[in-house]
Amino acid sequence: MKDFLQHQIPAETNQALQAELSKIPLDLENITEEKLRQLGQVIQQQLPEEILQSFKQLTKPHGLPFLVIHNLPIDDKLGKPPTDGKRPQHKTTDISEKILLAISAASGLLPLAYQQEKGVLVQEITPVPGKERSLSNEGSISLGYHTDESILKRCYRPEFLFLLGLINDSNTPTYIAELNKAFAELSPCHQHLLQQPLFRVELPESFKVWNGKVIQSELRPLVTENHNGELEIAANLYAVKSITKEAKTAVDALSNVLPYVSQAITLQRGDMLLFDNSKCLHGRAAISQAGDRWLQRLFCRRSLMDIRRVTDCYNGFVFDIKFLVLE
Ligand SMILES: O=C(O)CCC(=O)C(=O)O
Ligand SMILES: [Fe+2]
Repeated sequence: MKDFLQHQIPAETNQALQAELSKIPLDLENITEEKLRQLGQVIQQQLPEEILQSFKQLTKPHGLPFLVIHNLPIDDKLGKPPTDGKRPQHKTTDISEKILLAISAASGLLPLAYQQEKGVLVQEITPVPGKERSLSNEGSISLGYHTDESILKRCYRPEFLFLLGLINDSNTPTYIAELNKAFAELSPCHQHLLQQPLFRVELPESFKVWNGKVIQSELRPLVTENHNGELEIAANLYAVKSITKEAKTAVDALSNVLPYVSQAITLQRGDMLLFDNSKCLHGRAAISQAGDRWLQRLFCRRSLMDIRRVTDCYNGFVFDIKFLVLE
């Protein structure tokens, strides 16, 4: 049953958005705050109030953990998905990138990326040949429930993820599950264990850092409560290390319940999934060879101040993760 918030962009709004965004020149290598503000204005002017309100709900405390928007404008000509995880030369227009950046700006968020993971602000999510079995966005085997960049401290992680469908002929679903719903199904003992410092999380395989060494976090709780009293999680459940047998049973219990509370969302051309990366876990079914699949992804945060300070980087939106992982 689909019981989550979805909006459909009317056809005429789709066309108006595409026309307005086309007028704004964008250099993807050199995005400025002024450019983001301009893009955000297009969304504020064109989208119905009801959808703008939903963006506010996503970012406010105790708001929406995720939502889906259908029928956003996408570039008329896309060509084949890239096979190297990089934006292909043949993608000569940038409507999809502008839509991602514009919605982040209209939601009061700032985009960010990490040099060693893709290194570009808008990221191509496609299977990479030769990495079929990689447990990351580059693989094509099923990808278990996780949050992105879980190894990082909360102040350095993406708070929100936007996934935009460009091509999904393989009809591969993305899974999204609310932590609150899953946690409520667990026994008090498992709930307690998940909140103890009994776990280590890992850097995913898609990180190109320290010659491909896999770094583990300090011992930490998987589930925490934030200053608004909301439960949060940072974990790649398929790779988390538990230091006691009991702690492992708690991770298993959480993993077992997630499929029952999750939604399967097949992001087709123009569909966007927006979610809170601390209140939701996400995953993906195996991608069949039967059809192409190409998503684009944007990470966002309310503020980049902590990241800028620790990396001493006050320009641009792409940061060196080495400084952040070791903090
Ligand atoms: O391919 C998908 O549907 C999601 C992949 C993923 O986990 C991500 O891009 O962060
Ligand atoms: Fe992910």
